[in-house]
Amino acid sequence: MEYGPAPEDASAVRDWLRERGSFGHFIAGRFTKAGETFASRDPSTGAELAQVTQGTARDVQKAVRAARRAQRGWGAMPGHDRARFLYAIARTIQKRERFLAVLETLDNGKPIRESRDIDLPLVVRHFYHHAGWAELAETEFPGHRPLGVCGQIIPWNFPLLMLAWKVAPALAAGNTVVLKPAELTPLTALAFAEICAHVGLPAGVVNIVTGDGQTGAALVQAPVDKIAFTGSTEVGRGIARATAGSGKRLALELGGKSPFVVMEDADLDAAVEGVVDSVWFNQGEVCCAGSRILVAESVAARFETLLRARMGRLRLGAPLDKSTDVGAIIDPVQKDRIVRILDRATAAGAELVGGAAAPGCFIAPGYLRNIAPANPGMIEEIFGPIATLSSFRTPDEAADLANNTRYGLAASVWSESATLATDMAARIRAGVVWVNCANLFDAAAPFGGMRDSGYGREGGREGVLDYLAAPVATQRDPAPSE
Ligand code: TXE
Repeated sequence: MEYGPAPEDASAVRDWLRERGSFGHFIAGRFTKAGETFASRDPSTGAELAQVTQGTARDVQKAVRAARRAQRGWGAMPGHDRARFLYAIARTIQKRERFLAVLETLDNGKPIRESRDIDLPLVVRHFYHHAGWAELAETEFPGHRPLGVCGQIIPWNFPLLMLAWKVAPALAAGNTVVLKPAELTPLTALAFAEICAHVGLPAGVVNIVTGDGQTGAALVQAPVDKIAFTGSTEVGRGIARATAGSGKRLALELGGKSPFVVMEDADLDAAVEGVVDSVWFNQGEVCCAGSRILVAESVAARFETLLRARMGRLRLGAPLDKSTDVGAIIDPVQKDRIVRILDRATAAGAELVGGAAAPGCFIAPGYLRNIAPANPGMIEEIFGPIATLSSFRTPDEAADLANNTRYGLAASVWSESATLATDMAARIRAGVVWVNCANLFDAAAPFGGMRDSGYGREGGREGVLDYLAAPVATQRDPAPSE
């Protein structure tokens, strides 16, 4: 393993973990005593970081009751006052950015450069942005009301950012929340709970219950007004079935197999850099990763030469090392899953370039070439640092290939012609289409999928609306004489 500059200093985080040892839930403004616990581990070494409580159905109910009690006051509070809390949360996260970035990297395995320069600034921006919405919602959406109590279930690939995407708009709109972080990455959510207490957020507005899928299932069954879920398509489907007819609002952000379309006239160097940001970023554990690269046949050979050279310069290694580009896969189960898909893809005739599994939870960046449309590697979400590479002859064929998927989360199109790029963007069925960029997120821009990638929007105006109930149809005003 190659080491560059000194690794990020993790001593403050290790002291914090040691002082706490094992965590209970955060319910009604305070931490409960730890119950039956499980370990949260550093995926790059397998070392235990902390013990975290496995939430029971009873814990979930207690948290939902606390959220219900708090909602009346929080929902009735003037938006300006709610905004002050969201600003305070944003500011406190900003002050603790370094600490939280190191904690995130230890728990998740992502490179410190990414948690420090991408995840944390986006988290902070999300809370600032939604502080603004807390002030504006009353005038922008007259007559709308908060939904009430929201159950939120998040995955492990962007732990604190997914928390921000869920908690910030819910609170801005006057709801209270019970959030269940992923069992593999609960630690930044618990640090966030401390921040809520630190800024004096009223007890019960934010509740964090840790645990696995059973805890998540208990939250889905609990008397909440909305379930917001980000995770696998299979679990999302189960949640849709479990909530059908319950009156609970549902938002699902599920998997993807997003096309990355390089037109004949694209700036190829920029497009190759786009692949790095798109599918080799965060070890490819990105729901909107541009994992299906489609290149115009006339430039395909040149593109591949550039791609291969760039891939060879990526450094796989220790996540806390500031020069690492690709860190650890989240856990051995997920690593095996990726390796098994690659085995099936190569058995079905595809050729794997790079992509070697290394000891521990590491997989080198790679791509599958000579791959048929029906190859499993082309169809299934790999959720690792492996793209597929294929070519097309005409823009029509590019659009057909791009849409040849059950998913519809994101896409990116590369072309120097604005007309060609926007024409292609309009033909791709996906929630987000980036032009000459990839994986760009902004708190003001709604994000979400279609088809098997789910529904509901997070971010921007649409994201806030998803946490509000429309006004009850107003009855005609009585005539003045009545
Ligand atoms: O996800 P799960 P997993 C995809 C990706 C990955 C695959 C499996 O392809 O390889 O899913 O990952 C909670 N009721 N994505 O198994 O199980 C769980 O505790 C309620 C895409 O880790 O969906 C966690 O908090 N909740 C994705 C969350 O759901 C349940 C991000 C996600 O875990 C539950 C992650 C249940 N029955 C994986 N079962 C994206 N869209 O970004 C589990 N959970």
